[in-house]
Amino acid sequence: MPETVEAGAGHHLDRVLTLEIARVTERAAVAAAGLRGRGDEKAADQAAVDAMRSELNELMIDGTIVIGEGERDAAPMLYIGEQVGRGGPKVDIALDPLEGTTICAKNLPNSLAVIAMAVRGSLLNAPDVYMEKIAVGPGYPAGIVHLDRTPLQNLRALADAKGVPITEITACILDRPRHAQLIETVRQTGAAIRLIGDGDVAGVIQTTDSEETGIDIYMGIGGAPEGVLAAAALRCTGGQMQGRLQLNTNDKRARAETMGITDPYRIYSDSEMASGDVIFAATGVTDGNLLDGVRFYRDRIETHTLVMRSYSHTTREMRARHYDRTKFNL
Ligand code: VTB
Repeated sequence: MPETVEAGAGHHLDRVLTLEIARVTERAAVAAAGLRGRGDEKAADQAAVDAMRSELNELMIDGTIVIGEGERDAAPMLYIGEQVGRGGPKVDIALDPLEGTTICAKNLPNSLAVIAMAVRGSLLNAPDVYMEKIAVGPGYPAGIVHLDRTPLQNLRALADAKGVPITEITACILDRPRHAQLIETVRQTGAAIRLIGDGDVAGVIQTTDSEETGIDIYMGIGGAPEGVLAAAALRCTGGQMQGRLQLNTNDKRARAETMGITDPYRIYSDSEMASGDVIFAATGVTDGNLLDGVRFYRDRIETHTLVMRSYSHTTREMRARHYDRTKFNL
């Protein structure tokens, strides 16, 4: 396949970056894992942020963070608009050094260090508001689910396409009071629900391998930044996702407008949230059904990472043994 190191509209990302970004999530995951189960979300997050930032700044890229830790005044590091890298192709970056801070603090499954990189201008600049999401894995007809349809319509369509009764479908939903009605409705259809405490990036990615994870569909309202990250992952695996920002106040609508969002009710497809050539990496912090968490041994540290690229639709799982603990400042 043709490769070019020039990242610009219509071009492809240098494929070496797919392997390079694994180092970035590995390092963030190791830093966060050192603080697993300590009940201190802030400390774990900060450790992941510091580690991700310093590794990101080693890359030969001219990177701009479009989805990060927050606005510049609220986030001193990895804020939206921050420039990272040592120079090179122009790329946009979406990241979450510790997706599922609470999960990590409680040492529960599926907290991840996550990053997505794309050709400049091809990631949705989403404000830090909620987003209503729906996602299914690859292999279904286009448009099989839609945010404007009822849960029953979506679940029935999915079950029919899969060739199973609705009772054999499992939906993943964030366990939140705002989802009480959704949970009730989904249960009435006969479908099963996997309720998760946090971590809806992992929730969406799990739909892409339903045989392994047991999750067929992701539904509900979570963070918009996590929505863009999940869409980037799905672009690489070939599933389908839609997202609708929850711009329910004038203030949120105004903030969105400054980011170029003029229609507050617009439904974005995965390729509208992450277009062009996208690469994605996630390293497990705590054990999960997608990735193993970081393991600390006397002589080494082991990490488990998923790296994916939309252009070639390649998914790689990387298990790394790090014998030099000094590079993690340990
Ligand atoms: C989700 C989840 C995140 O935020 O997006 C969630 O993936 C949504 O916000 O891990 P609420 O917690 O307010 O419901 C997180 O839990 C934390 O960023």
